[in-house]
Amino acid sequence: MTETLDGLRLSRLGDDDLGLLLLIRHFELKLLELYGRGDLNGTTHTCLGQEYVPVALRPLLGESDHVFSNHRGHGHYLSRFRDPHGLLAEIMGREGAVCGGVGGSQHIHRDRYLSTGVQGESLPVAAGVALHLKRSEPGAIACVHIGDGTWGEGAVYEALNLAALWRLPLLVVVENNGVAQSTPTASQMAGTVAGRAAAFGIRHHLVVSTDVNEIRISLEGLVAEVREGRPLVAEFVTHRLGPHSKGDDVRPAGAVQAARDNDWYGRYAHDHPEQFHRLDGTVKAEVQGIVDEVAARPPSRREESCA
Ligand SMILES: Cc1ncc(C[n+]2csc(CCOP(=O)(O)OP(=O)(O)O)c2C)c(N)n1
Ligand SMILES: [Mg+2]
Repeated sequence: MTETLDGLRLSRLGDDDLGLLLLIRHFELKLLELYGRGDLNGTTHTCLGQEYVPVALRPLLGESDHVFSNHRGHGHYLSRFRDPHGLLAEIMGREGAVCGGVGGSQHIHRDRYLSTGVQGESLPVAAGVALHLKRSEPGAIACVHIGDGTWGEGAVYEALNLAALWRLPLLVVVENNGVAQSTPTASQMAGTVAGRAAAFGIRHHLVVSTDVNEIRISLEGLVAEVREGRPLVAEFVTHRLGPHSKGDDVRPAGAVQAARDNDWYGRYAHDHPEQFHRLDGTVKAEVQGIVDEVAARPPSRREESCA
């Protein structure tokens, strides 16, 4: 066993939160299974192991806030809309697809939610939206998810510069899973995320816990300050449980084992067995039902397109 992220017992969640975590987990596992069978085309990047990040943020964000997601965005979408049917239909190209089946796994637009597969693209856009919100809807924020590898994109720094200069209500959520595709973070990043945020005078908050309740408490006050124009970089030290995309995991066995040891799923099952087992099987069956239902739909039509 490698050392766990915090080594502590996970606190008990409400059924609603645990149900959402499990929905994302089983949705992602099912996608890999469908791709493996050749039932899906294109590509996908699952958020296995990182599901707790958007679930923890969920009550801290409101409907007037914008969320900008990245290539690993299914958990972000499901946390915002709890709409597995629309997302699966989008990925499968079936009727009822949230963007008419033209966006697929990575390019989704719906009610103040936008994802992109292009690394670093979203941060300048989010900064622009944050400026708009500051002027016309004070109190609302733009929240943008990026990975550790995305700190290699110059656009990130242009956006941070403006966020600091113009005191933008911008929350940058960094999901630092220690790897970018196949490159370990330590091999490509000089210094730290914290140091880079500090260079712009932007506050940085490190989250090492996978405990949803604990994360919410630690971020609540900071996110409230983002609403007043104090940008924040919230860096989650997390683990990518699955491959980068599908079947392309080249990490050493130790790194994969560390991800498994820190996985909230097994830890929560251990810490709260009754609640976990009551919900886990139900949610898994629910996801299978969604797959069966969506797969039987006719193909999506482009005219349905994005909201
Ligand atoms: C501009 C650009 N360059 C390269 C890629 C190919 N690509 C997709 S994901 C990825 C790695 C991203 O790493 P990170 O930001 O750490 O996110 P993670 O995949 O670990 O969640 C790369 C290189 C891309 N999508 N966009
Ligand atoms: Mg990464």
